[in-house]
Amino acid sequence: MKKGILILATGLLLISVSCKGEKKEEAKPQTEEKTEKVSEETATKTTEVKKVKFALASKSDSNVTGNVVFTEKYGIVNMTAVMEGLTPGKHAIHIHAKADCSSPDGKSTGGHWNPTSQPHGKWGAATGYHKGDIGNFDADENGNGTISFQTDEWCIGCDDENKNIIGKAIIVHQGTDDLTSQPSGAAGKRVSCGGIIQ
Ligand SMILES: [Cu+2]
Ligand SMILES: [Zn+2]
Repeated sequence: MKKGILILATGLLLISVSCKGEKKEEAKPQTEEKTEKVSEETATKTTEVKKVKFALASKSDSNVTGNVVFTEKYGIVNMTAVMEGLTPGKHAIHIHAKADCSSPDGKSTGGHWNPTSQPHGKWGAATGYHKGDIGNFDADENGNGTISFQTDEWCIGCDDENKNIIGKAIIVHQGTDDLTSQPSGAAGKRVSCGGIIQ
């Protein structure tokens, strides 16, 4: 009789242990699923593309107009500028300090955007360069020009004022940036202007 009870008790114990085990196994995948969902949401937030798009207006009695698009993804800012009405040949393009294109000569935008107080120069130069020193691009015989530029030294609307391009301006010049003359590369008149505003 005692043996019988003992066997029954052992049996019950085994059942209850195996039940607990099953429950644990069931619970585990649920936790993993939740973790996956959270990390997916975080990933979506960090891969969100920021974008700012605006037109370039002619300045200094030129006919130069265009469109500029800045996008930011994975901490890299991509700029594409498409222009028309240019004289054939090389032209300078920069980011200037203020998004104010109100003056007819474009000088209301101020000098080159230079938050890090560097000398004017070729982008990436060891001797220094402005954060607005994009450089030169070519216009074809019909006066059309395109330039694409990519950097992790800019951001679209972040808290770092050494990187934030919002509130600045794109200026296209009549001449070529010689990449050495101070303070702005002797690039001549400002023929097109657009404020970088969201
Ligand atoms: Cu300029
Ligand atoms: Zn410069």
